[in-house]
Amino acid sequence: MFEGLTALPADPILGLSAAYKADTNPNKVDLGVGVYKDEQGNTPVLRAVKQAEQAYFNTENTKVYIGPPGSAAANTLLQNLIFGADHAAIKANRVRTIQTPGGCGSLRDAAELIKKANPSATVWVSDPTWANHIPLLGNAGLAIKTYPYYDHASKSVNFDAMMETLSKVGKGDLVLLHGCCHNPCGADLNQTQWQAVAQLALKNGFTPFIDMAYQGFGEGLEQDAYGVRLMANTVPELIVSSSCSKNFGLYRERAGALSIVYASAADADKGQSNLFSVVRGMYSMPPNHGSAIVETILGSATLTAEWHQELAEMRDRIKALRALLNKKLIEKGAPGDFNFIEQQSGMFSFLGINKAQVQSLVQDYSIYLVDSSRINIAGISLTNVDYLAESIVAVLKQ
Ligand code: PLP
Ligand code: TYF
Repeated sequence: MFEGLTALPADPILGLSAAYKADTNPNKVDLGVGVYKDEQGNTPVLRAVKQAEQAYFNTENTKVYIGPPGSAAANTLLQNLIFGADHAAIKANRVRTIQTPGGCGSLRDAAELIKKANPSATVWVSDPTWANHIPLLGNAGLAIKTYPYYDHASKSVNFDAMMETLSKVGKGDLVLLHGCCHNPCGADLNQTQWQAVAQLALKNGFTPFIDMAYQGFGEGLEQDAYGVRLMANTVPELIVSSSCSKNFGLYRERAGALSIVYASAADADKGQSNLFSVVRGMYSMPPNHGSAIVETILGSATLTAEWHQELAEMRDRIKALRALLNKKLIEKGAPGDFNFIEQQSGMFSFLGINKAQVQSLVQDYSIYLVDSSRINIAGISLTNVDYLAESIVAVLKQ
């Protein structure tokens, strides 16, 4: 039966890792897959995670199933982290959170629930958006359309064009927004723009769906949640997919959460039972380990303080690298203005070079980045930044 299948290309982002590994150039630079890296190019296990794992190992006394929603304690802690413990929607008992296999699992669970609630729903995604949004939402059978977002000329959000398109979206449809640290473009909505989108959602009746995969990587845990919290205060219904992959460095453990704000506590109970049915139909129940570690950290003041410290270290390093790359590009005489790299936030920015120039960086300089010219800022280091800036200048002048 399988002889009829045709071979498909690898994930365009994950495929870059294999090419990078196989490259023997000692100067090679990996700006591909979006994982945090330290100055040595490693993605170590966070200190808070190591300590939590040790504590968990000593106290874990069963491997029995945890059920479709995962751990109730972990879900409450994550809900508080995302919305703030005293959020009015939580107090009104309108929010439900389930543990999911990473942010990806959360997006897919949400898509399946939307499909059950409204089979003809369209999800509007930003142009551009994270490539995986398309299969994660589309494979559930939802229609996907795009709204204008990043303006490649001004290197910023084309907010007027975005609002113009969204003004035509109405009840029954969803608008996917990046909570912070937009992947791939690094350009986020400011607070005034969030307020305008929230008011539009309220007026037109579309449901905001926020993907927050990088809480704490932009300005801080609280600041990065501004959009989510405002939206939850403004509209009756909101979907939030969140991930513990980046901020807890738990990537392969597949820890994430799906939080839904419902119009009422009664809707929330109905919605939750439908979500359990979705989960049962896909993987029965989420993996435990990553989320147990998050629960251990967030349940301990000492470990939380350690984690905050490490998150700040990661965030500050990314910010410093943004400034450093801009400075080096100026020093090396890059044509054009790269100040936007310093202004944008999170792990990603587009260099803004064309496909041929990207190919030249990969093939001639062993600098690996996505075709769109997206770079993972965390792949820059004090050791490779001069080579990187010189190579970018060289391809720009070719
Ligand atoms: N959403 C965005 C925008 C991402 O960049 C990612 C990936 O890292 C995810 C969701 C989901 O990540 P994960 O499934 O690894 O938690
Ligand atoms: O965009 C990125 O690089 C990260 C990591 O299938 C990632 O979000 C990339 C591809 C993928 C899952 C995660």
